[in-house]
Amino acid sequence: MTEHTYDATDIQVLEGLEPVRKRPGMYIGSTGPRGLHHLVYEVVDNSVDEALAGYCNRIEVTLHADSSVTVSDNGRGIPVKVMPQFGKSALEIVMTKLHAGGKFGGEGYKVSGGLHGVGVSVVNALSEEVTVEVCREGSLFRQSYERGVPVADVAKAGKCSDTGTKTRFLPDAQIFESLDLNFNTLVQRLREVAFLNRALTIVLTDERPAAAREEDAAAAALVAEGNGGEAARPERTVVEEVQPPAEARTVTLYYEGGIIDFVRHVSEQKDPIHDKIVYFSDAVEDQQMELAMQWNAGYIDNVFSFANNINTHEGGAHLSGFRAALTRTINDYARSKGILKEKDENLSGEDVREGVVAILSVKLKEPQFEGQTKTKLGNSEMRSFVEQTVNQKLAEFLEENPGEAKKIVTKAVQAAHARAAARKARDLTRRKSVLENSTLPGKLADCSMKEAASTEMYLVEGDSAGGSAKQARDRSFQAILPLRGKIINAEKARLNKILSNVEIQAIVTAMGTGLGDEFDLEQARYHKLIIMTDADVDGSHIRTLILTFLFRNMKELIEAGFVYVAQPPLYKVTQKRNDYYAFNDKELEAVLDRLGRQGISIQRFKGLGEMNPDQLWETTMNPERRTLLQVTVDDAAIADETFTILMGDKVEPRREFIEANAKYVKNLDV
Ligand code: 0RA
Repeated sequence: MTEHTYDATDIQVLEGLEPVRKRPGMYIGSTGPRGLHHLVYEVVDNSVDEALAGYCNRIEVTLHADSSVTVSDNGRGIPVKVMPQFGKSALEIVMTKLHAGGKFGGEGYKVSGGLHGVGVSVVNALSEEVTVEVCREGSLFRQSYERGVPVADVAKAGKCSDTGTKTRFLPDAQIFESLDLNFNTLVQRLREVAFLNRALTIVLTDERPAAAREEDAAAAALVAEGNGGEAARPERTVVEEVQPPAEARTVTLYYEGGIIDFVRHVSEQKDPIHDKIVYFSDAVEDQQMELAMQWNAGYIDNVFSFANNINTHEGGAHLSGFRAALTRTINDYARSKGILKEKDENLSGEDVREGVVAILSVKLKEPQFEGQTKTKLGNSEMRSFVEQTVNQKLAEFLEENPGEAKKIVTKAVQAAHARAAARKARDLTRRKSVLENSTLPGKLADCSMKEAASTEMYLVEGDSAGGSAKQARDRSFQAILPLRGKIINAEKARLNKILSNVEIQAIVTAMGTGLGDEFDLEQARYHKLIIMTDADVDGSHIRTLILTFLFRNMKELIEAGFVYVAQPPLYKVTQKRNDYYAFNDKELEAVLDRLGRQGISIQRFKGLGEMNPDQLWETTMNPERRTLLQVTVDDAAIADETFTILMGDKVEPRREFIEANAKYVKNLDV
């Protein structure tokens, strides 16, 4: 990793703290327990960033009896020099300006935890009192604040050895519903951070008297009640009388094995079927990844993914790369060893993940967090990086550890058999009612499964692409509706006219929901409606026409998150009989860089028709590998206006919109 000299002048500043106290929820989610814990994570994350940058290996967190919290680290110390453009110490700027911090300058930190990264100034704004002490260059610097306002300038307060930052803050009782931090909640989160950062030691100490500890309060209350013999809620003083004298409790979190220890921790209560934990890591430039896995006798999969120490609950690019590689590599291995015969179907993703405990941790320079809870990694370059690494290194592991490999593959084969039996049983009890009361369009190639929640319908432009899609699909859960004629422009026609359009009729009857006032989401025959058109101008026009119609007449379908856009790849890169796909030019470059540009061939797809069914399946329709874009209507008013621009008569704004269209769809991996 390259060195960057980082000093007071690098810190960028955006705004003051008033908005934070006015609307705390906007910055920390809530003023309840979650928001309160968030304050601690925010301060700790800054120290973890310093550890990620390689300058800090110890963080101490102390919960004091007065409800204040101290977080200290042995990093370089927050810079204290006066910033010429403000005439103030960098420390004061970091503490009092929203979004001031190294992370926002672009350079500086190599990697940075992005989720909690609202800045320590938010903690300052929401605290009754804060004191920060910085040890740098042999001197101790100190500044205190009250509700975000400095009490005095940063001042030297003596000498010190080593370097580091110590922040003590008292959450503001005027803001938070309660100041009770839950020790166990903090241990859990800090343990996770320690697992994910092998070299880091985190010490959590609770100095609060036992009665003030949230998780003990209920038990204490019971004791008090029993003693007093009264039903009334006991006063805290009463509780304290019956408690033994308080003793500080301390937990030290340090895991030499990193995520291997993490897997062992999660697997502890399960029943592992092999001894050696699968582990490997890889790093190129700004991307790092680590993976540890172990299979157990259970049936659920416990795959946890992290990006810069943030738990990516909603998954994202790294997770889809991992899943694709896991499925592919285990299938390849099973075939090469004759465990799967030619006539056997491939093992599915679910099959190979049955009973696995896996921790996938990636670190990258500019993480993009998306999704409902901002816990989905959007950086698409992470997908091919993780996929290629896992393909290669897992294959090596299996070859080198035949004993483990056999147990893992056998487990997946058993899972596949069990699943096939279950599906047969389910198909016998298919849902008939909706099918019977309306005639489905003749050109619809329906799927065999009837549970709407697990099925999907592809709208495909043209008969030839429709034909490929029919061959490519998994007919158990994927239906294909080819659209032949022109789709009416829903912006410019009345409903009765729209409804006389054959293509529109086909979409509506196939979906089963009806439309307009009669729309009924419950009747949806599929929970995914996937628009799959060519990646050219005509394709995007047709897609826009379909979206316009849906937006105007079946908006609830979009709001429910049922509408998607398929993403066919633009390029195929082949090297040594391995195919890699790229969805845009940037990804193509990334793939070429990784493969080394030796002995490769590149194919550019001009349309869906150019792909054979296998390729179409592998890249665009296989849930294990594809990337779907989920259509969202973030702000219905803006979207409505946009559609008017799009489908009205002005040509110029329309082109701009089509170019910027990607804004209205968000990345989604399935
Ligand atoms: C910016 C630059 C430098 C250190 C830090 C921030 C820093 C911030 C925090 C927050 C908690 N602990 C921290 N430790 C360090 C580096 C300054 C230099 O060049 O020495």
